[in-house]
Amino acid sequence: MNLNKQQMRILYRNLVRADHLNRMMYQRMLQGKLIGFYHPSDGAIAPGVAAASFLNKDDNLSPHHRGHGITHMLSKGIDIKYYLAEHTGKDTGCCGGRSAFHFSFPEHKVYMMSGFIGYNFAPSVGWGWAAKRRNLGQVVMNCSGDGSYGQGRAHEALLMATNWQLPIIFYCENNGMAIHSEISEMHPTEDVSSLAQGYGMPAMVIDGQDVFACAEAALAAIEHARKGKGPTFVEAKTLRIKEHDMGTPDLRGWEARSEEEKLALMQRDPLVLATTRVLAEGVLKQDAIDQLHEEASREVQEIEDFADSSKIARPSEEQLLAAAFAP
Ligand SMILES: Cc1ncc(C[n+]2csc(CCOP(=O)(O)OP(=O)(O)O)c2C)c(N)n1
Ligand SMILES: [Mg+2]
Repeated sequence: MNLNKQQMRILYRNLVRADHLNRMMYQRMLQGKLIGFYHPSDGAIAPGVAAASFLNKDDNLSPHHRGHGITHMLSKGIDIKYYLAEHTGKDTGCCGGRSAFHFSFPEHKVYMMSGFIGYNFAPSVGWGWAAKRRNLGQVVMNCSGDGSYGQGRAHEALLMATNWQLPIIFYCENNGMAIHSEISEMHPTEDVSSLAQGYGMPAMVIDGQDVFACAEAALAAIEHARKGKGPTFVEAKTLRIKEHDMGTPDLRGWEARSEEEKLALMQRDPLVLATTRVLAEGVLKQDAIDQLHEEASREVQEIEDFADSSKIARPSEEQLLAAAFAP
């Protein structure tokens, strides 16, 4: 599936925005202006941009926790200012400032982000089942890391999605690591997507640093699902340039990852690669690229102003209990 220039411009713009927003989140965490924690997405923004840029408002999206899903949400067209206000503990946040990282945007069919790795597999099967019953061509984009495929529920989801031919895209953002563990310790084959073979599900392995390759795969999988042809497994091989989460030492096993290694990884930053390509193929000129960066800086400023000028959330006990789920 070849992308047209308009699609490439959409992807490039979202990549620039994701890059600026990730830097803003890292900076705010250092300044003590975020509640909770932050898992930086440096080097890993291409898969999320590609997975979500061409979804419809009516499609379900469960974002990956890296970058706290901002990349995915902004690409789906969600206004991130309510997210940042949430993450800053303000009453204008999307969940009234009560959830921080554990947000939801039900009106955009982003129902939750959870600290529980693999949280999204079981609900995705339910959303997929509902979408199939409604028969309106909706799809479910289930994004998660390589580490989540160690969860038993991932396998149950792959099985049921194929048995019932549900419109789900299992979109694995494989950065080869889960906190300090390397994938070779956790997974018996080189490609996580080899799991799909056991369930008779089509699978693709793509360069997760190349936003355009990621989008071609995502679009093919989305089209397949919309036509009622069932689930697809997409594995984007990506990188983790920084630490797992801010404040945790950046180790591989018991060894610190070297600065030289990280500098080498930066050469494959998705924005660097995409910039080379859009210029070479005449998709964008340098002045248009500069303008996109200026717009993204302005967007970041506006979002921060909104969050910083909002009131601190002070929910009453009643409000807190009303939002809690007790089985
Ligand atoms: C059920 C569960 N087990 C363990 C953890 C601790 N934990 C948080 S992030 C993480 C690694 C996840 O790795 P991966 O899915 O590959 O995503 P990445 O962080 O590499 O992007 C783990 C083990 C958790 N949050 N939930
Ligand atoms: Mg990982």
